[in-house]
Amino acid sequence: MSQDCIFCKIARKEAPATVVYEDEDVLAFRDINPIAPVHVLVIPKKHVEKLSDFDPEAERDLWAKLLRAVQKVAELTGVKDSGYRVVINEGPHGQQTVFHLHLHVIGGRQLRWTM
Ligand code: IU
Repeated sequence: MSQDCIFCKIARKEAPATVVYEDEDVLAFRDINPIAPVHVLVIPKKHVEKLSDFDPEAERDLWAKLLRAVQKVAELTGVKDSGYRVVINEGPHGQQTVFHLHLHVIGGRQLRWTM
């Protein structure tokens, strides 16, 4: 856990968030600035700065839990059947703004592919 990280604070319940799903290691909450009717962030509770700092082999269980949480969020928010997008922004060109690994789950409207 990082003292100053906003997502660590949300994970510790020291900062507000609308939680959609939670287990021991993973939290999913509504994005405060949604770009679609469904926009949920799935995070590991432990601090990982960015995807390139994450070792999927060493963290096999956590990676599985993150993906399982994405599926659960899709079910809980009603976008499982209509479809949705999962995004991880990485570094400056990826426009990462919060440096705690998070998976965006975006849906609830027709998405387009723009860069
Ligand atoms: P990014 O992938 O790092 O660019 O996205 C960070 C997201 O975190 C962005 O969509 C913000 O709206 C969102 N967010 C949030 O949901 N709650 C917060 O307290 C803060 C950012 I700061």
